[in-house]
Amino acid sequence: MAKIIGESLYNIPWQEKPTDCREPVWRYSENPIILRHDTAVSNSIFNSAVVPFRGGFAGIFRCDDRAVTMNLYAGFSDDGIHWEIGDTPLVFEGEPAVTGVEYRYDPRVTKIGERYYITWCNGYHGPTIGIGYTDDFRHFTQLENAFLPFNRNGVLFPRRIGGTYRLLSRPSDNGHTPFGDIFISESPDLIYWGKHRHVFGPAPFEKSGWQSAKVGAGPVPIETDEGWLLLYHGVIHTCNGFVYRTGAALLDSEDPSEVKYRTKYYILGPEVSYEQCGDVPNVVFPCAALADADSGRIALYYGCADTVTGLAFTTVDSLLDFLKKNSL
Ligand code: BMA
Repeated sequence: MAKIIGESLYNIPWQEKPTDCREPVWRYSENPIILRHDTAVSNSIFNSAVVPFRGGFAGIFRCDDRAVTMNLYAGFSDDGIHWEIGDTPLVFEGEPAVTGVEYRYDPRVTKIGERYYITWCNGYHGPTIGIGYTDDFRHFTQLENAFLPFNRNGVLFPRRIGGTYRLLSRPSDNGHTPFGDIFISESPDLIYWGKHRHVFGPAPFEKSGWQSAKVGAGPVPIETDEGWLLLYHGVIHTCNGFVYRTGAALLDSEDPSEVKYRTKYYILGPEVSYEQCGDVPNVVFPCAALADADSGRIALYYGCADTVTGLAFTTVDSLLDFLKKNSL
């Protein structure tokens, strides 16, 4: 039995696996949990990040408003399923040269020590990785952008490894990037990033077509006694555009640039109407996972068709078992 190394989360949202489900991941029966107009201003709410907070849950949500301006909003929930999300975007304190907003999207939230760090795709003369933090989800401080443009999908590890902070990212271009590999970088202070190492890139089309165009890190990696469990998105370029699915990988505990296993088959793909139809069809895009170290349960939050937010479930055992049996 694999073990999650982390906190107990007795109130993790959960539903048992349907008896007829043969896959390692199953959807919440009441999906989607957040609808496109769930705030007064939103056109769509998706690709968002949630964490346990003060006995309940807090989150940073990507809401595109009805001007289709991408920004981040805070929300709170007692049960991780029903959310109250604010109508005004986050205001960050920090260097005015950095806090000026062009656009912000696809947040991740990582608890390191007692502080909640937010990473997101930050418009600064092109997309790059913004980093900020909060202690209460009401006051926010922004740090320097981690990289020069262009970069997306910045995901922090939840603790220092070998004495340094670690950040996954995906260097990109200024458009709907047709390529993309996951890299890892180190920092002593969350400001200066270096020692960039390649983690993995797209798979050969003939081996695993669903992840043949680009890949990018999803939720904050989950620490297990066998390594870091990373869920990621993989993309195929079809005649109708990109299709986004979800895969899993296991990275080495001490050197997470080393990939121990990586799925040949996807674990979640756009197969139901709210994932197939929306502002951008055929996208599932995970940005957060809650994990309970006691039960091994994992609850996955993912954007559906760039419009609404879904919830899915798995366990550390079923994912590691699937990974070992179906590694690329
Ligand atoms: C990516 C990002 C994601 C989005 C995806 C599919 O480049 O913009 O936010 O979900 O495309 O449109």
